[in-house]
Amino acid sequence: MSLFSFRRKKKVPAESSSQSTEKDLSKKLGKTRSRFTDGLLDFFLGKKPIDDDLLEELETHLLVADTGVDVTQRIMDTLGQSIGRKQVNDSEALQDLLQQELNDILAPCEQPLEISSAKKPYVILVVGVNGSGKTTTIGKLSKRLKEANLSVMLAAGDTFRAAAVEQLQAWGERNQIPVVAQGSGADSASVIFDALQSAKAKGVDVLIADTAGRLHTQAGLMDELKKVKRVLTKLDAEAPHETLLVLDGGTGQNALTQAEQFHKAVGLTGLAITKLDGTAKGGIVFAIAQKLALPIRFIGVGEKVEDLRTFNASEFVDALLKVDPS
Ligand SMILES: Nc1nc2c(ncn2[C@@H]2O[C@H](COP(=O)(O)OP(=O)(O)OP(=O)(O)O)[C@@H](O)[C@H]2O)c(=O)[nH]1
Ligand SMILES: [Mg+2]
Repeated sequence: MSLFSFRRKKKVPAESSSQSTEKDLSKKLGKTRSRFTDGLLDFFLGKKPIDDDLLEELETHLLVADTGVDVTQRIMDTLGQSIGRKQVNDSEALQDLLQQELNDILAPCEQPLEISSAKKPYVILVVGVNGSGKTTTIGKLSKRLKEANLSVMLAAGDTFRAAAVEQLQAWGERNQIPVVAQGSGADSASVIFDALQSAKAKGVDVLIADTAGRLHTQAGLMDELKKVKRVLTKLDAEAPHETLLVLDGGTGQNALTQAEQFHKAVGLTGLAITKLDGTAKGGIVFAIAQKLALPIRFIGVGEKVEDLRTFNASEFVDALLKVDPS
């Protein structure tokens, strides 16, 4: 049974509210949106006949927007087939088809996080490279869970820096959420183990564990994450129930390698892609979706709590392709 779902409830009236969220998301995507669409909009301006030059131009736009070779190839193949069947005659029809194809790529990744009441506490282990937005995402997430009347506990598993523990404690104080911590330099697995023990004893609904940033190439540090996972299973065979990788959307194609390596090392169950309000090119979200086929739980579009959004495929594509977000 689901104790809490990040899936958005259908709002009434459905149409107007979804339109306003979209407009708002479009604004939030800011630079990312314009980086993705600027060229494309000029490209699609006015009806143009479809020829090789036009298709080549579209291909370049997609590659420049960080969509990557595989996704660009998939899109160009699909468009090529429709053109071959004479289903698309001009650039306007091509734009609709492109939108559809972008939706199709993201749709399988739209799987919002469900907190199961059968798993108590529901354990979320948060991993990622340095500065990707792990701690901030935990802060935002815990606030939202608390607002949904769930009891939350945080584990300060980033024991590398004293400042990391303090940063998590600050979120805890702000939201009146207990934080389990030991001094910096402590063993991360032991902090998270203690936290799970305490969360179990107190009947807490959700335990979120922070970890230190690490490069996917640092074998020793990746082993530390494996150890964290291993010790958790001693207390709960299914823990962690969610292993969430936080990726900085602005890191481009490198985000893809990070995700692959983290997945290989610790078996990810979900992704949060942050900083999509900044200089990210947006195309990376499609590359990640196609390559990894992992659930994208959240996107980060700013530093405020409400800027952590449940990922919705069509809303994201619509917001990205929107002409005028004002
Ligand atoms: N603009 C923007 N900034 C974000 C977003 N998410 C996080 N940040 C910022 O990114 C910076 C790093 O965030 P942290 O949460 O400390 O990242 P971290 O992954 O915990 O970093 P380490 O613990 O050093 O590995 C902070 O300044 C955050 O405010 C986002 O969605 N948009
Ligand atoms: Mg951190």
